[in-house]
Amino acid sequence: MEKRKLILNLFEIGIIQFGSFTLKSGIQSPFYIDFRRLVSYPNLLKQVGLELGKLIDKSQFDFICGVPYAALSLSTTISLEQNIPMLIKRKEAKKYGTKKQIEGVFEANQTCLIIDDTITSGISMLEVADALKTEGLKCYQMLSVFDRMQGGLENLRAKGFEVKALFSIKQLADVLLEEGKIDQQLHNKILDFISANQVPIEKVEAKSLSYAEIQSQAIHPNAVKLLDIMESKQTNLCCSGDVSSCEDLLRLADEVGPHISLLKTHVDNLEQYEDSFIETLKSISKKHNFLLFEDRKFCDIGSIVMGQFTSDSYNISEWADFITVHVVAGSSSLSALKSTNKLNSCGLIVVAEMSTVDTLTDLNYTNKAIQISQDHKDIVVGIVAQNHRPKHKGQLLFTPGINIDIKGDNLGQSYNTPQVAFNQKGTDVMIVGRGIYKAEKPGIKAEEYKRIGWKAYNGRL
Ligand code: 5BU
Repeated sequence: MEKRKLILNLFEIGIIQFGSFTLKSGIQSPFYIDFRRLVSYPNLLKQVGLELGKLIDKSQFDFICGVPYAALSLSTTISLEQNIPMLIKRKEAKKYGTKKQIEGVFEANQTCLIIDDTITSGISMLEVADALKTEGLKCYQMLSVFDRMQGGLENLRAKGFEVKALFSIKQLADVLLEEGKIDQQLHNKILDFISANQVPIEKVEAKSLSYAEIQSQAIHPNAVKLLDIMESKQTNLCCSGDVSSCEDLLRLADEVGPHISLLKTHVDNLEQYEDSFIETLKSISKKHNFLLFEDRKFCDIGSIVMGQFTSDSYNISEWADFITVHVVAGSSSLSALKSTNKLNSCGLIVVAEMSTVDTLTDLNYTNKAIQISQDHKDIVVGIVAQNHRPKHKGQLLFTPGINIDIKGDNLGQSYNTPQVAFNQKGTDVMIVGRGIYKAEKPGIKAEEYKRIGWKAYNGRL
Protein backbone atom coordinates (compact mmCIF):
# COMPACT_ATOMS: atom_id res chain seq x y z
CA MET A 1 0.00 0.00 0.00
CA GLU A 2 1.20 3.45 -0.85
CA LYS A 3 2.36 5.52 2.19
CA ARG A 4 -0.10 8.30 1.36
CA LYS A 5 -2.99 5.83 1.38
CA LEU A 6 -1.79 4.37 4.67
CA ILE A 7 -1.71 7.82 6.29
CA LEU A 8 -5.27 8.52 5.09
CA ASN A 9 -6.49 5.17 6.40
CA LEU A 10 -4.89 5.78 9.80
CA PHE A 11 -6.54 9.21 9.86
CA GLU A 12 -9.94 7.71 8.95
CA ILE A 13 -9.91 5.29 11.90
CA GLY A 14 -8.97 8.03 14.40
CA ILE A 15 -5.36 7.07 15.09
CA ILE A 16 -4.41 10.65 14.29
CA GLN A 17 -6.68 13.22 15.89
CA PHE A 18 -6.63 17.01 15.95
CA GLY A 19 -7.93 19.35 18.67
CA SER A 20 -6.51 20.25 22.07
CA PHE A 21 -5.05 17.34 24.03
CA THR A 22 -3.37 17.40 27.43
CA LEU A 23 -0.25 15.22 27.31
CA LYS A 24 1.11 13.31 30.33
CA SER A 25 3.55 16.19 30.89
CA GLY A 26 0.62 18.64 31.20
CA ILE A 27 1.49 20.29 27.83
CA GLN A 28 -1.38 21.03 25.42
CA SER A 29 -0.85 19.44 22.02
CA PRO A 30 -2.87 20.25 18.85
CA PHE A 31 -2.68 16.60 17.76
CA TYR A 32 -2.86 13.18 19.33
CA ILE A 33 -1.62 9.84 18.06
CA ASP A 34 -3.25 6.74 19.48
CA PHE A 35 -2.05 3.50 17.93
CA ARG A 36 -3.91 1.35 20.44
CA ARG A 37 -6.96 1.66 18.19
CA LEU A 38 -5.12 -0.20 15.42
CA VAL A 39 -5.82 -3.65 16.95
CA SER A 40 -9.49 -3.18 16.02
CA TYR A 41 -8.56 -3.02 12.31
CA PRO A 42 -6.61 -6.20 11.51
CA ASN A 43 -6.24 -5.45 7.80
CA LEU A 44 -4.70 -2.08 8.50
CA LEU A 45 -2.54 -3.52 11.29
CA LYS A 46 -1.20 -5.99 8.75
CA GLN A 47 -0.49 -3.19 6.27
CA VAL A 48 1.44 -1.18 8.87
CA GLY A 49 3.38 -4.34 9.76
CA LEU A 50 4.21 -4.92 6.09
CA GLU A 51 5.43 -1.34 5.60
CA LEU A 52 7.56 -1.52 8.74
CA GLY A 53 8.91 -4.88 7.60
CA LYS A 54 10.27 -3.23 4.44
CA LEU A 55 12.56 -1.09 6.61
CA ILE A 56 14.34 -3.98 8.28
CA ASP A 57 16.92 -6.53 7.34
CA LYS A 58 16.29 -9.60 9.44
CA SER A 59 19.80 -10.92 8.97
CA GLN A 60 20.99 -8.14 11.31
CA PHE A 61 19.30 -9.26 14.55
CA ASP A 62 17.91 -12.32 16.30
CA PHE A 63 14.70 -10.94 17.84
CA ILE A 64 12.20 -8.14 17.73
CA CYS A 65 10.64 -6.60 20.83
CA GLY A 66 7.76 -4.11 20.92
CA VAL A 67 7.53 -1.35 23.51
CA PRO A 68 4.50 -2.33 25.66
CA TYR A 69 1.59 -2.07 25.14
CA ALA A 70 0.79 -0.30 21.86
CA ALA A 71 3.67 -1.82 19.88
CA LEU A 72 3.06 -5.42 20.99
CA SER A 73 0.54 -5.96 18.20
CA LEU A 74 2.96 -4.42 15.69
CA SER A 75 5.84 -6.64 16.72
CA THR A 76 3.58 -9.71 16.68
CA THR A 77 2.44 -8.83 13.16
CA ILE A 78 6.00 -8.48 11.89
CA SER A 79 7.08 -11.60 13.76
CA LEU A 80 4.37 -13.72 12.10
CA GLU A 81 4.82 -12.14 8.68
CA GLN A 82 8.61 -12.51 8.55
CA ASN A 83 9.09 -15.44 10.88
CA ILE A 84 11.27 -13.49 13.33
CA PRO A 85 11.25 -14.69 16.97
CA MET A 86 9.83 -12.18 19.39
CA LEU A 87 10.62 -11.11 22.95
CA ILE A 88 8.20 -9.41 25.32
CA LYS A 89 9.22 -6.72 27.78
CA ARG A 90 7.10 -6.83 30.93
CA LYS A 91 5.55 -3.45 31.72
CA GLU A 92 5.77 -4.04 35.45
CA ALA A 93 8.71 -6.09 36.62
CA LYS A 94 7.70 -9.26 38.43
CA LYS A 95 7.72 -8.83 42.20
CA TYR A 96 8.27 -12.50 42.97
CA GLY A 97 9.99 -15.47 41.39
CA THR A 98 12.54 -14.79 38.69
CA LYS A 99 12.14 -10.97 38.62
CA LYS A 100 12.68 -11.36 34.87
CA GLN A 101 11.81 -8.30 32.79
CA ILE A 102 12.03 -9.99 29.39
CA GLU A 103 9.98 -13.01 28.40
CA GLY A 104 10.98 -15.40 25.61
CA VAL A 105 13.77 -17.86 24.87
CA PHE A 106 17.14 -16.17 24.38
CA GLU A 107 20.82 -16.33 25.23
CA ALA A 108 23.27 -13.66 26.33
CA ASN A 109 24.78 -11.58 23.50
CA GLN A 110 21.95 -12.26 21.06
CA THR A 111 20.63 -9.11 19.39
CA CYS A 112 17.21 -7.51 19.38
CA LEU A 113 15.51 -4.81 17.30
CA ILE A 114 13.12 -2.57 19.26
CA ILE A 115 9.80 -1.49 17.74
CA ASP A 116 7.52 1.31 18.87
CA ASP A 117 4.48 3.05 17.44
CA THR A 118 5.55 6.65 18.14
CA ILE A 119 8.84 8.31 19.04
CA THR A 120 8.49 11.44 21.16
CA SER A 121 11.53 11.84 23.42
CA GLY A 122 13.00 8.38 22.90
CA ILE A 123 12.66 7.51 26.60
CA SER A 124 10.33 4.50 26.19
CA MET A 125 12.63 2.84 23.68
CA LEU A 126 15.66 3.52 25.86
CA GLU A 127 13.93 1.85 28.79
CA VAL A 128 13.30 -1.28 26.74
CA ALA A 129 16.92 -1.20 25.53
CA ASP A 130 18.06 -0.97 29.17
CA ALA A 131 15.86 -3.91 30.17
CA LEU A 132 17.24 -5.99 27.28
CA LYS A 133 20.79 -5.08 28.25
CA THR A 134 20.14 -6.05 31.86
CA GLU A 135 19.24 -9.54 30.61
CA GLY A 136 22.50 -9.74 28.61
CA LEU A 137 20.99 -8.98 25.18
CA LYS A 138 22.42 -6.49 22.71
CA CYS A 139 20.45 -3.78 20.95
CA TYR A 140 21.66 -1.55 18.12
CA GLN A 141 18.56 -0.87 16.01
CA MET A 142 15.16 0.72 16.60
CA LEU A 143 12.13 1.18 14.40
CA SER A 144 8.97 3.25 14.82
CA VAL A 145 5.86 3.87 12.75
CA PHE A 146 5.76 7.51 13.56
CA ASP A 147 8.18 10.26 14.58
CA ARG A 148 6.64 13.27 16.35
CA MET A 149 9.81 15.23 15.39
CA GLN A 150 10.28 16.45 18.96
CA GLY A 151 13.91 15.37 19.19
CA GLY A 152 13.48 11.70 20.10
CA LEU A 153 15.02 10.40 16.89
CA GLU A 154 18.12 12.57 17.40
CA ASN A 155 18.31 11.64 21.10
CA LEU A 156 18.34 7.94 20.26
CA ARG A 157 20.91 8.43 17.50
CA ALA A 158 23.07 10.45 19.91
CA LYS A 159 23.00 7.40 22.18
CA GLY A 160 24.39 5.30 19.33
CA PHE A 161 21.25 3.55 18.02
CA GLU A 162 20.39 3.17 14.36
CA VAL A 163 16.80 4.48 14.21
CA LYS A 164 14.21 4.53 11.44
CA ALA A 165 10.62 5.79 11.31
CA LEU A 166 8.00 5.04 8.67
CA PHE A 167 6.79 8.62 8.58
CA SER A 168 7.05 11.89 10.48
CA ILE A 169 4.41 14.33 11.73
CA LYS A 170 5.46 16.72 8.94
CA GLN A 171 4.91 14.09 6.22
CA LEU A 172 1.58 13.25 7.80
CA ALA A 173 0.47 16.89 8.07
CA ASP A 174 1.58 17.54 4.45
CA VAL A 175 -0.48 14.62 3.12
CA LEU A 176 -3.56 15.63 5.13
CA LEU A 177 -3.23 19.25 3.92
CA GLU A 178 -2.88 18.18 0.28
CA GLU A 179 -5.90 15.91 0.63
CA GLY A 180 -7.98 18.70 2.20
CA LYS A 181 -8.35 16.90 5.56
CA ILE A 182 -6.80 19.79 7.51
CA ASP A 183 -6.40 23.48 6.63
CA GLN A 184 -3.26 25.61 6.37
CA GLN A 185 -3.86 27.16 9.80
CA LEU A 186 -3.86 23.78 11.55
CA HIS A 187 -0.85 22.70 9.49
CA ASN A 188 1.06 25.78 10.75
CA LYS A 189 -0.10 25.14 14.32
CA ILE A 190 1.25 21.58 14.20
CA LEU A 191 4.66 22.71 12.95
CA ASP A 192 4.80 25.53 15.52
CA PHE A 193 3.99 23.05 18.29
CA ILE A 194 6.84 20.77 17.21
CA SER A 195 9.45 23.50 17.16
CA ALA A 196 8.30 24.86 20.56
CA ASN A 197 8.27 21.44 22.23
CA GLN A 198 11.61 19.82 21.59
CA VAL A 199 12.78 17.31 24.19
CA PRO A 200 16.52 17.80 24.76
CA ILE A 201 18.80 14.87 25.50
CA GLU A 202 19.41 16.26 29.04
CA LYS A 203 15.75 15.73 29.84
CA VAL A 204 15.94 12.19 28.53
CA GLU A 205 18.94 11.52 30.72
CA ALA A 206 17.20 13.00 33.78
CA LYS A 207 14.24 10.73 33.17
CA SER A 208 14.20 8.03 35.74
CA LEU A 209 12.66 4.63 36.05
CA SER A 210 9.28 3.83 37.53
CA TYR A 211 9.25 2.83 41.20
CA ALA A 212 8.41 -0.75 40.17
CA GLU A 213 11.47 -0.84 37.91
CA ILE A 214 13.74 0.58 40.62
CA GLN A 215 12.33 -1.93 43.09
CA SER A 216 12.99 -4.81 40.72
CA GLN A 217 16.71 -3.94 40.85
CA ALA A 218 16.95 -2.72 44.44
CA ILE A 219 19.36 -4.68 46.60
CA HIS A 220 18.96 -3.40 50.16
CA PRO A 221 15.81 -4.67 51.95
CA ASN A 222 14.97 -1.17 53.23
CA ALA A 223 14.88 0.22 49.68
CA VAL A 224 12.39 -2.51 48.79
CA LYS A 225 10.37 -1.74 51.94
CA LEU A 226 10.34 1.99 51.22
CA LEU A 227 9.19 1.47 47.63
CA ASP A 228 6.41 -0.83 48.87
CA ILE A 229 5.21 1.90 51.23
CA MET A 230 5.45 4.57 48.52
CA GLU A 231 3.34 2.52 46.13
CA SER A 232 0.79 1.43 48.69
CA LYS A 233 0.32 4.90 50.25
CA GLN A 234 0.90 6.66 46.91
CA THR A 235 3.35 9.10 48.42
CA ASN A 236 6.91 10.04 47.56
CA LEU A 237 7.05 12.57 50.37
CA CYS A 238 9.73 12.57 53.06
CA CYS A 239 8.91 15.07 55.77
CA SER A 240 11.95 16.59 57.41
CA GLY A 241 10.87 17.07 61.02
CA ASP A 242 13.36 19.77 61.96
CA VAL A 243 11.45 21.02 64.99
CA SER A 244 13.37 21.60 68.19
CA SER A 245 11.68 19.47 70.82
CA CYS A 246 10.85 15.77 71.06
CA GLU A 247 7.29 16.62 71.95
CA ASP A 248 6.82 18.76 68.82
CA LEU A 249 8.37 16.07 66.66
CA LEU A 250 6.05 13.36 67.99
CA ARG A 251 3.03 15.60 67.37
CA LEU A 252 4.23 16.40 63.86
CA ALA A 253 4.91 12.72 63.09
CA ASP A 254 1.38 11.78 64.09
CA GLU A 255 -0.14 14.58 62.02
CA VAL A 256 1.83 14.06 58.81
CA GLY A 257 2.16 10.28 59.24
CA PRO A 258 -0.74 9.27 56.94
CA HIS A 259 0.77 11.26 54.04
CA ILE A 260 4.47 10.38 54.14
CA SER A 261 6.65 7.41 53.32
CA LEU A 262 9.60 8.65 55.35
CA LEU A 263 10.24 10.90 58.35
CA LYS A 264 13.64 12.53 58.37
CA THR A 265 15.18 13.57 61.68
CA HIS A 266 18.18 15.44 63.08
CA VAL A 267 18.03 13.91 66.56
CA ASP A 268 21.11 15.81 67.73
CA ASN A 269 19.09 19.02 67.30
CA LEU A 270 16.37 17.96 69.72
CA GLU A 271 16.00 19.43 73.20
CA GLN A 272 15.05 17.09 76.05
CA TYR A 273 16.11 14.00 74.11
CA GLU A 274 15.36 10.78 76.01
CA ASP A 275 15.63 7.16 74.91
CA SER A 276 11.90 6.64 75.41
CA PHE A 277 11.26 9.24 72.70
CA ILE A 278 12.51 6.85 70.03
CA GLU A 279 10.19 4.11 71.25
CA THR A 280 7.20 6.45 70.90
CA LEU A 281 8.40 7.64 67.48
CA LYS A 282 8.74 4.03 66.35
CA SER A 283 5.21 3.22 67.44
CA ILE A 284 3.90 6.24 65.48
CA SER A 285 5.87 5.10 62.43
CA LYS A 286 4.30 1.64 62.73
CA LYS A 287 0.81 3.10 63.19
CA HIS A 288 1.08 5.19 59.99
CA ASN A 289 3.44 2.90 58.07
CA PHE A 290 6.44 5.14 57.36
CA LEU A 291 10.20 4.62 57.80
CA LEU A 292 12.74 6.60 59.82
CA PHE A 293 15.62 8.45 58.22
CA GLU A 294 18.26 10.02 60.46
CA ASP A 295 20.03 12.73 58.45
CA ARG A 296 23.21 12.51 60.54
CA LYS A 297 25.57 13.05 57.57
CA PHE A 298 28.39 10.95 59.00
CA CYS A 299 31.64 12.45 57.82
CA ASP A 300 34.92 11.35 59.34
CA ILE A 301 37.55 8.66 59.27
CA GLY A 302 36.25 5.10 59.56
CA SER A 303 36.98 4.50 63.25
CA ILE A 304 35.10 7.66 64.28
CA VAL A 305 31.98 7.16 62.14
CA MET A 306 31.68 3.63 63.50
CA GLY A 307 31.55 5.01 67.03
CA GLN A 308 29.13 7.80 66.14
CA PHE A 309 26.78 5.35 64.45
CA THR A 310 26.69 2.83 67.28
CA SER A 311 27.25 5.02 70.38
CA ASP A 312 24.76 4.89 73.22
CA SER A 313 23.86 8.57 73.22
CA TYR A 314 21.53 8.33 70.22
CA ASN A 315 21.78 4.63 69.39
CA ILE A 316 21.16 5.46 65.72
CA SER A 317 22.21 2.03 64.49
CA GLU A 318 19.37 0.45 66.51
CA TRP A 319 16.43 2.41 65.16
CA ALA A 320 17.20 4.28 61.91
CA ASP A 321 16.04 2.66 58.67
CA PHE A 322 18.29 5.05 56.72
CA ILE A 323 21.19 7.38 57.49
CA THR A 324 23.03 9.93 55.36
CA VAL A 325 26.77 9.81 54.94
CA HIS A 326 29.29 12.11 53.27
CA VAL A 327 32.04 10.46 51.27
CA VAL A 328 34.54 13.31 51.53
CA ALA A 329 36.79 10.92 53.49
CA GLY A 330 36.57 8.39 50.64
CA SER A 331 34.82 5.07 50.45
CA SER A 332 36.69 3.82 53.54
CA SER A 333 34.08 5.42 55.79
CA LEU A 334 31.38 3.31 54.10
CA SER A 335 33.42 0.14 54.59
CA ALA A 336 33.87 1.08 58.26
CA LEU A 337 30.13 1.53 58.73
CA LYS A 338 29.57 -1.83 57.06
CA SER A 339 31.96 -3.52 59.47
CA THR A 340 29.61 -2.65 62.38
CA ASN A 341 27.30 -5.37 60.97
CA LYS A 342 24.37 -3.03 61.49
CA LEU A 343 23.70 -2.22 57.86
CA ASN A 344 21.30 -5.09 57.19
CA SER A 345 18.62 -3.10 58.97
CA CYS A 346 19.84 0.38 57.99
CA GLY A 347 20.53 1.62 54.45
CA LEU A 348 23.05 4.33 53.61
CA ILE A 349 22.16 7.42 51.60
CA VAL A 350 25.24 9.13 50.17
CA VAL A 351 25.26 12.93 49.97
CA ALA A 352 26.44 13.46 46.39
CA GLU A 353 25.31 17.04 45.82
CA MET A 354 23.95 19.63 48.26
CA SER A 355 21.07 22.03 47.76
CA THR A 356 22.80 25.20 48.97
CA VAL A 357 23.56 28.02 46.51
CA ASP A 358 27.27 27.96 47.38
CA THR A 359 27.76 24.21 47.75
CA LEU A 360 31.28 22.83 47.18
CA THR A 361 29.89 19.61 45.70
CA ASP A 362 30.98 20.33 42.12
CA LEU A 363 30.52 17.95 39.20
CA ASN A 364 33.80 16.19 39.87
CA TYR A 365 32.88 15.51 43.51
CA THR A 366 29.33 14.48 42.66
CA ASN A 367 30.46 12.02 39.99
CA LYS A 368 32.94 10.44 42.39
CA ALA A 369 30.28 10.18 45.12
CA ILE A 370 27.91 8.51 42.64
CA GLN A 371 30.64 6.07 41.66
CA ILE A 372 31.37 5.21 45.30
CA SER A 373 27.63 4.67 45.83
CA GLN A 374 27.52 2.26 42.92
CA ASP A 375 30.58 0.42 44.18
CA HIS A 376 28.77 -0.10 47.51
CA LYS A 377 25.36 -0.92 46.08
CA ASP A 378 24.74 -3.61 48.70
CA ILE A 379 24.66 -1.01 51.51
CA VAL A 380 23.85 2.25 49.66
CA VAL A 381 20.12 2.61 48.91
CA GLY A 382 20.49 5.91 47.09
CA ILE A 383 21.97 9.37 46.93
CA VAL A 384 20.97 12.88 47.92
CA ALA A 385 21.41 15.14 44.91
CA GLN A 386 19.80 17.91 42.90
CA ASN A 387 20.72 17.29 39.26
CA HIS A 388 22.08 13.77 39.07
CA ARG A 389 20.63 10.31 39.32
CA PRO A 390 22.44 7.33 40.85
CA LYS A 391 24.20 5.06 38.37
CA HIS A 392 22.80 1.85 39.76
CA LYS A 393 19.19 1.34 38.63
CA GLY A 394 18.11 -0.07 41.99
CA GLN A 395 19.19 3.06 43.89
CA LEU A 396 16.93 6.03 44.66
CA LEU A 397 17.38 9.77 44.25
CA PHE A 398 16.39 11.78 47.35
CA THR A 399 16.05 15.52 46.84
CA PRO A 400 15.83 18.17 49.57
CA GLY A 401 15.32 21.87 48.84
CA ILE A 402 11.67 21.48 47.82
CA ASN A 403 9.06 24.11 48.53
CA ILE A 404 5.88 25.11 46.72
CA ASP A 405 5.70 28.59 48.26
CA ILE A 406 9.20 30.11 48.37
CA LYS A 407 12.48 30.04 46.39
CA GLY A 408 15.03 30.31 49.24
CA ASP A 409 15.52 31.05 52.95
CA ASN A 410 18.21 33.81 52.84
CA LEU A 411 20.54 31.36 54.62
CA GLY A 412 21.82 29.57 51.54
CA GLN A 413 19.02 27.07 50.97
CA SER A 414 17.55 27.09 47.46
CA TYR A 415 14.21 25.52 46.52
CA ASN A 416 12.69 23.79 43.53
CA THR A 417 9.07 22.84 43.04
CA PRO A 418 8.06 19.15 43.03
CA GLN A 419 7.26 19.45 39.30
CA VAL A 420 10.82 20.54 38.48
CA ALA A 421 12.31 17.93 40.81
CA PHE A 422 10.35 14.96 39.43
CA ASN A 423 9.99 15.94 35.78
CA GLN A 424 13.26 17.69 35.02
CA LYS A 425 15.66 16.20 37.53
CA GLY A 426 14.29 12.70 37.90
CA THR A 427 13.80 12.79 41.68
CA ASP A 428 12.31 9.73 43.36
CA VAL A 429 11.72 11.05 46.89
CA MET A 430 11.23 14.72 47.76
CA ILE A 431 12.31 16.01 51.15
CA VAL A 432 10.26 18.86 52.59
CA GLY A 433 10.98 20.51 55.92
CA ARG A 434 9.79 24.03 56.65
CA GLY A 435 7.27 23.88 53.80
CA ILE A 436 5.36 21.46 56.04
CA TYR A 437 6.26 21.85 59.71
CA LYS A 438 6.05 25.65 59.64
CA ALA A 439 2.58 25.51 58.06
CA GLU A 440 -0.39 26.35 60.22
CA LYS A 441 -1.78 22.85 59.69
CA PRO A 442 1.16 20.53 58.88
CA GLY A 443 -1.12 17.53 58.29
CA ILE A 444 -3.11 19.33 55.60
CA LYS A 445 0.04 20.78 54.03
CA ALA A 446 1.66 17.33 53.95
CA GLU A 447 -1.40 15.98 52.18
CA GLU A 448 -1.07 18.76 49.60
CA TYR A 449 2.62 17.95 49.00
CA LYS A 450 1.76 14.26 48.79
CA ARG A 451 -0.83 14.92 46.09
CA ILE A 452 1.44 17.26 44.08
CA GLY A 453 4.45 14.94 44.37
CA TRP A 454 2.54 11.85 43.26
CA LYS A 455 1.04 13.69 40.28
CA ALA A 456 4.48 15.03 39.30
CA TYR A 457 5.98 11.52 39.50
CA ASN A 458 3.23 10.12 37.30
CA GLY A 459 3.84 12.94 34.82
CA ARG A 460 7.38 11.77 34.22
CA LEU A 461 6.46 8.19 33.38
P1 5BU B 1 13.85 22.68 54.46
O1 5BU B 1 13.20 23.28 55.64
O2 5BU B 1 12.82 22.04 53.48
O3 5BU B 1 14.75 23.66 53.77
O4 5BU B 1 14.74 21.50 55.06
C1 5BU B 1 15.58 20.72 54.28
C2 5BU B 1 16.13 19.55 55.07
O5 5BU B 1 16.92 18.77 54.18
C3 5BU B 1 17.01 19.93 56.22
O6 5BU B 1 16.82 18.97 57.24
C4 5BU B 1 18.43 19.79 55.69
O7 5BU B 1 19.35 19.32 56.66
C5 5BU B 1 18.27 18.72 54.63
N1 5BU B 1 19.20 18.90 53.49
C6 5BU B 1 19.16 19.98 52.66
O8 5BU B 1 18.36 20.90 52.83
N2 5BU B 1 20.03 20.06 51.61
C7 5BU B 1 20.95 19.12 51.36
O9 5BU B 1 21.68 19.22 50.37
C8 5BU B 1 20.96 18.00 52.23
C9 5BU B 1 20.08 17.89 53.27
BR1 5BU B 1 22.20 16.67 51.94
